[in-house]
Amino acid sequence: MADEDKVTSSLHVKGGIISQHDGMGKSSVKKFSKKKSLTIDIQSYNHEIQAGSRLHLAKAITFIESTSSEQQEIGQQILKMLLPYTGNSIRIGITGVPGVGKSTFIEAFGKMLCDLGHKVAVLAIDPSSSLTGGSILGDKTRMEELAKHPNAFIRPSPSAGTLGGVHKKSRETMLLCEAAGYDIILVETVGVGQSETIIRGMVDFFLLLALTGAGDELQGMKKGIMELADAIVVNKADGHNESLAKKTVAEYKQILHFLAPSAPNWTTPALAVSSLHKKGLDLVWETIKSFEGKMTQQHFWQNRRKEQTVNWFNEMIVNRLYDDFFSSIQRKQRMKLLEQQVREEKMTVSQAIEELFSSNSYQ
Ligand SMILES: Nc1nc2c(ncn2[C@@H]2O[C@H](COP(=O)(O)OP(=O)(O)OP(=O)(O)O)[C@@H](O)[C@H]2O)c(=O)[nH]1
Ligand SMILES: [Mg+2]
Repeated sequence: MADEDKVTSSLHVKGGIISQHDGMGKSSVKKFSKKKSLTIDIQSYNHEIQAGSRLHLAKAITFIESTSSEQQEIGQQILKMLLPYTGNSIRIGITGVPGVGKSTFIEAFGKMLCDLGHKVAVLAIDPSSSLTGGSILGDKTRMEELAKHPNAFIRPSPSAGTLGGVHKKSRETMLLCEAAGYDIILVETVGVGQSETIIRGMVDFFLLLALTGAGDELQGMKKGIMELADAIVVNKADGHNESLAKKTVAEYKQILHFLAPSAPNWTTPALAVSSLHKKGLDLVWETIKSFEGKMTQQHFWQNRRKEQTVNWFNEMIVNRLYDDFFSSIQRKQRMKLLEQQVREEKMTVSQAIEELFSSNSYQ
């Protein structure tokens, strides 16, 4: 691939760049060996990802997503070196019920942005693959046109089964994409369960895609989700649906009027688009740019990011405690026994907890 050729030749040209940013000179670069045959040169990843190698970016994401602690460590080393080059993107989260048109929207919107000269990375999050019935494979097909664009990078991440796991990897994947020069990150998530709150905690702009007929849809939509959204975009505004979409937009505007805005000095807009016919997408981009301008001016943008990182840190502490706690087989067995005792009412829940935590295997 052209990518690889380009990157190999830039290896020596860019040597030493990193040392001034994180204090890790060439001499301190660690090399990791995997089963003797694989040696990973972390610094070459650093150079090549920054030089735009999709291959290295994809490999680095695979390290981050790996369940092997050795590979994860490699991923973390790569990310650590690239950290000074992250943060220069607009992170956009896109949610909506299954079938609303998220993938179609991302394909059309992403392509428009790529044509404008932006570098767009798409991350598909699937918090529960059982609920979406393997939509990721379908998404790949549906985004074929965007995938071919030289400015686009599409990464569907498999569900790790736990919300925490998906959360952690997606954030880190996002940072890697930023270091690779992607200035717009689009994150797709199916609007079910907790996914909206997770995405809200990761992105700068949260876009809720909706279908026509707000009245019906609102019956099943939580008010909280609408309050999280920075914009509501009614999709499929084409053909006989177009006038209905306009009516729906007006209904959403009315409803939004009574809800708390997602950010200070922001009126959450409702817009109509047709992802299929690529109509109204420029207005969505204008809205996002206007949001960025206003929020940056009042420092909300920067502060929200900082807050998101701190929240992420706190969540990671909880995840780590959880993983560490259950990493002991004896403790797991003990828990099962105690569970039985609780079920049979031989112990109170508090007593069982006390017993579990006072066991000497817990440090
Ligand atoms: N008429 C019309 N159809 C659309 C539009 N956008 C998407 N669709 C159709 O709606 C269906 C679902 O679109 P997807 O993009 O797969 O929806 P999704 O929200 O990504 O679905 P999941 O990933 O399964 O949750 C497809 O058949 C699309 O062709 C649109 O703007 N107009
Ligand atoms: Mg989809």
